[in-house]
Amino acid sequence: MDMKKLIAFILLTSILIGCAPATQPAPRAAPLPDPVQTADSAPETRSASAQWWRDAVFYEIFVRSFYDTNGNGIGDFNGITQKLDYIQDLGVNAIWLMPIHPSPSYHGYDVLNYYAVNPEYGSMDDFRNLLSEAHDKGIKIIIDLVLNHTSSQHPFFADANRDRNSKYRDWYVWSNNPGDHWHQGNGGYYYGFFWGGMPDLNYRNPDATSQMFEVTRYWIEDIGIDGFRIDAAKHLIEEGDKLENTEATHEWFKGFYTFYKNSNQNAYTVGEIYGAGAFLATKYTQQLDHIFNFELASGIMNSVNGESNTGVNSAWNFTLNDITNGEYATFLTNHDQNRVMTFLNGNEDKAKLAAVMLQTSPGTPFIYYGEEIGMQGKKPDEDIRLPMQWSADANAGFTTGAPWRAPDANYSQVNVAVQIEDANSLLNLYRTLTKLRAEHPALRTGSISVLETGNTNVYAILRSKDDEYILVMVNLKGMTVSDYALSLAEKLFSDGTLSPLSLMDTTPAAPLTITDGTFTEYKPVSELPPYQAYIFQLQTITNMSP
Ligand SMILES: [Ca+2]
Ligand SMILES: [Ca+2]
Repeated sequence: MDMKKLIAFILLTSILIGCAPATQPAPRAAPLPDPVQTADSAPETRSASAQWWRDAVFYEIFVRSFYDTNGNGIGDFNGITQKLDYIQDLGVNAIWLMPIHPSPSYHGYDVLNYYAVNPEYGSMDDFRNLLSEAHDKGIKIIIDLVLNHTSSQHPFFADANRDRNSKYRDWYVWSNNPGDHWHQGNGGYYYGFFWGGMPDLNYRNPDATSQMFEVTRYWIEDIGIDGFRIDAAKHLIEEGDKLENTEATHEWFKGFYTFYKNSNQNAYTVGEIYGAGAFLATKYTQQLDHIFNFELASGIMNSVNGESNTGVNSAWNFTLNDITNGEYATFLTNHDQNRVMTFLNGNEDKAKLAAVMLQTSPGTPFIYYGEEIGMQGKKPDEDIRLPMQWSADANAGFTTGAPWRAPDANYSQVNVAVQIEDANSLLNLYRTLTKLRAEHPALRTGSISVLETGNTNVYAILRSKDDEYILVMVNLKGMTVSDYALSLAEKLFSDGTLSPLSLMDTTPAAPLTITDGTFTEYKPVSELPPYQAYIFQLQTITNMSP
């Protein structure tokens, strides 16, 4: 599965770079989404609104590696409960837990029982306590829901495979013939897209569908979670040779959407549609609340790594062609990809730029645990899911026992305790950025215009909502840049002069003159230092003349 994904990632990445136009794509503005609430609502009011996820910053946690409270070397629910203050201080108000169900694997993506929690992580009471404590802090929790397949050891499959007349036989997909993705079972071959240990469920069978709907209802209504991240969503139902994003899959998700919204209108789903072009995402509207924007993730990462705006600008071009309202989830890398800091060859300046670009973008941002302190990790998968580096204590402060897998050797330098004390740390930048995002609706749900910068080393966007305009400008290059100038294609403003106020520090900037509703050849700062990022609020100058 992962090698396939890696190859797909490389291909997608190559395509994005290969397709990048020689000149920057024309800036496009996204129309404003319907306001859910007024811009000046208090955060408490926002989190209670219907679409709470539009204002969320998510944190993706691999429970096994986050924090161990009973010394068995395995992270647990109580560990997350103990670290909720840290999570809240990070500016996060929603958590995605990777699979929490009993499973024969360390990662949990092959489920044995959808109605229980993994005893290695704690009891259901521990989970309920985590959920309750998180909710008390205004933090939502969604869990991974693995719909496409069960474990081959799940009782349904065990029964289906034991007996051709089992009532569960047709809950899985069978053939008399071998082939790619087909695995030898009793009396036939069963379909398992990822591998033989993960037999695909047969969602053409209404009983299988009803069963998984009941799982959904159970977690939303009986346990009270806030939604799901849907694993491998595009693989649900195959149609002949077409294995992904089939019409039958879309039809199934329409029924799923109606079902879970009926359970709780505020429940949120985000789908893993790996490698999807943005055009595919539009087809999941009214099927899932969001899908992950893989294009933007690779666009940001390639632009920061390659010190050129072509990757990210191309990703915006793709995205804004098809989704203009910011209804998608954003991220840099996730649990299936090499970690950000490793991708960037340990360059902390670049990691900071990536954080700025993610947290100032439209969409709902997801931070993969440890990304905020620059944890390193490259495949195999276990090594991109290593124990969280809390301190320089033994085993990174993750456990007092023997960790299920040793933390990265750099933990004595790279850890939460060190970075909390360092005002210039990556962690404190993340905190600053999430705070800015919480304070400025334009950064969360404002429209975006990608600016012409006259220099591929410089990335610049304008975010706007109601009367607020925020200019984000990044020097991607490790050298000073002075030959650049910003131009906006659309007419967004009233004519006059605007004064840029830095939201990051006290950097002064040149006033911006608006003519015919727009601007050209604007240089807020004459020289951009290496790897420097700016976030300016453009303020109207009043009472200019005495
Ligand atoms: Ca434990
Ligand atoms: Ca399937």
